[in-house]
Amino acid sequence: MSTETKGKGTASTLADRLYGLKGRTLNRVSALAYRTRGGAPSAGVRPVLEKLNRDGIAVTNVEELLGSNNAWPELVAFEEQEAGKQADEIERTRRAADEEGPGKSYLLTMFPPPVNVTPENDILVRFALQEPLLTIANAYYGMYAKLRSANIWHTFPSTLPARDSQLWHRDWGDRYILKVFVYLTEVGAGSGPFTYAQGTHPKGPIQANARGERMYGGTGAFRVKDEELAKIVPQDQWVRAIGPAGTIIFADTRGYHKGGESRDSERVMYLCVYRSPGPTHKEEFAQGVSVSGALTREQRSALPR
Ligand SMILES: O=C(O)CCC(=O)C(=O)O
Repeated sequence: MSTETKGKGTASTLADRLYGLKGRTLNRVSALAYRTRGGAPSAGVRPVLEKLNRDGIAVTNVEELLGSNNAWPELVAFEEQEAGKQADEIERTRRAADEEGPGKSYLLTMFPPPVNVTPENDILVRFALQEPLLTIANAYYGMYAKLRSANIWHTFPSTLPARDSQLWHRDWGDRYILKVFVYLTEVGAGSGPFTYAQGTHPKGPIQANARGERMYGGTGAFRVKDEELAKIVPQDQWVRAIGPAGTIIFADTRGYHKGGESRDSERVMYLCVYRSPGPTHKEEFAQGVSVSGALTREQRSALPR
């Protein structure tokens, strides 16, 4: 259930309240446990964490953050193998990128939710459980965060005007929403880089909302054009995350962001989302996520229930 789902009438309002209360209680318990035994984040992750707390976005890379012994080669090999298996679907989506209408015709989600985690694809989860990533997620939330989803996106060039997530928006549904994007291909200005308005995250100074318009003739989600966003965040505070394969972006997407406006080359990107432990979101995993190999207590607690 999402916190954005509003019930009608007294019964569902009460159910919503009880649901919210359960979520807040779980978060308080988790925050207390984190304060008691979480420890200080290591020196290696502190610069990223400080930037994320201050700006709502921090850009780093695999080598800098994860060191030499990390799950990156396995993730790359997995994506290549899957791209081979899904070659027909990739080609079909590539050709359909310019189809108009609701929905992101320019985007292929390689593993449509709910994702059934198996020993064959559990690198999707294990990548997100790597200690530096999890340390940053827990410290940002100030509690033991849970993994909400993990996936790989292929974004294809399109010639249509910017639409959906290609336009500025805030995500909703929790106090913070921490997403990690990892480029699997080089991403330049023409491949739809993830872009963020610094300081618009809930910990930041800019809480105003820019004037938006509903897409698709008033039936779609609110989206904001560049000229409107510039009225609340000067353009020199927009971070356009351009970089080689292996670039890692941490962003609290409660702040204004956009991306995927690919015009001349494809973008392949791993992403994972951490959330607070309260039951405030629809899971994007099928029930019962388990992964291969020994896990620490922190890693076990990040697995979705
Ligand atoms: O594709 C992108 O870079 C934008 C992603 C986005 O808007 C989101 O994950 O909320």
